Amino acid sequence: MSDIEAIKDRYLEQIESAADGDALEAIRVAALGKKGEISLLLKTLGKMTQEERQSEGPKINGARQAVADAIAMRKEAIDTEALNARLATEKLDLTLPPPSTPKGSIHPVSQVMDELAEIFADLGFSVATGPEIEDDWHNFTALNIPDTHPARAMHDTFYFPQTDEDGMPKLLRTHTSPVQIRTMMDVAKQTDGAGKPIHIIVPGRTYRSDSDATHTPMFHQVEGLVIDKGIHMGHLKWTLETFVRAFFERDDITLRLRPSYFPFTEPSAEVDLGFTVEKGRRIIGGDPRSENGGWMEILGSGMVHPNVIRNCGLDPDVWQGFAFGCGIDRLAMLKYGMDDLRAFFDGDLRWADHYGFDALDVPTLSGGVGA
Ligand code: 2NM
Repeated sequence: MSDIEAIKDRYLEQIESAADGDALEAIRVAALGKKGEISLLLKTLGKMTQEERQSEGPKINGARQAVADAIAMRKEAIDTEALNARLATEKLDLTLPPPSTPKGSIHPVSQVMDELAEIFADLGFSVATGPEIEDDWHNFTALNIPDTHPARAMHDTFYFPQTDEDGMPKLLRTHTSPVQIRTMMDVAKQTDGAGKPIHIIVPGRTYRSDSDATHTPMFHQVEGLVIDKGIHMGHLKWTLETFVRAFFERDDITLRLRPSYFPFTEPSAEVDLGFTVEKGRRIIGGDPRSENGGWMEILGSGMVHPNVIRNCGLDPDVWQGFAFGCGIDRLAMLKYGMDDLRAFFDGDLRWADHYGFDALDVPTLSGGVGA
């Protein structure tokens, strides 16, 4: 037997008795590594004569291939043995509950914003947003609330200390109506004053200097605006009725429109929701005129004042519209049974866990609180 055959057999024997992957790797390095025994033999081929090479080459290469093949086979066998050993000893208890992963949740305000966006999308409305830092024109003057109007004092506005070039300070918007103003002005500009229909809802943060059990200095509003030709209060009432029935998921909800006053609408109406008391709890829906029924106010609304439409650069003789507004936080409390408004903004994770909603893996229509 030649040297090469002996070397090969020695390695094949070692491989056969290698107990684990480490032992096998040590053998591979010794035989086939950069300075391995067989690798060095391969290098001697270059210095041989043509004849020597023809007789030795196939032997050395054959040895290299045989050792490599044997290592691969043994490795597979070792892996299989290891797996079988694990399968024989390890047991998976498939009845165990999975370990819990900490999971965030959707804030009820974001959830309600999404619900609003979805319901109104079905009615042909899109979501509009705008800045929370506003100027006097968009927040007040364009809305038919002049300097001397008592509604200004009513709004408990947060003003910034600096004044603009016109001497007026910027402010934190007291409602989302400035976005409706911006939308109407944009439409007037785009169409050279000719106008076109508008159907938007505007959810977002609003600010008033007010703080008690039912008021937080920051709160969320949604307002809606429709501008089109021949719009009347019937459209307003149908839209709000359709909305509250979809939102509270009951077909037996009645609305009552009560005459009211807002500077930006004429006529104006407060909108009451019919409720009934069942087992000591208020349920939205049922017959509000029955013995255990009543009305609760949830919305303000009206036909957009011609002055507002004119202020935005549109002709009120051509374009009419209705608008409405209500508090999102209140809507959330009513629908999901929360009783303390302040807890909404405390950031207590136990509250968020309890009242929060599962996130879907899809982008939301409204953008949520953080938009
Ligand atoms: C309300 C109640 C009534 C309102 C009016 C407008 C605009 F810009 F079109 F004039 N936006 N929102 C409105 C009307 C808001 O909230 C209680």
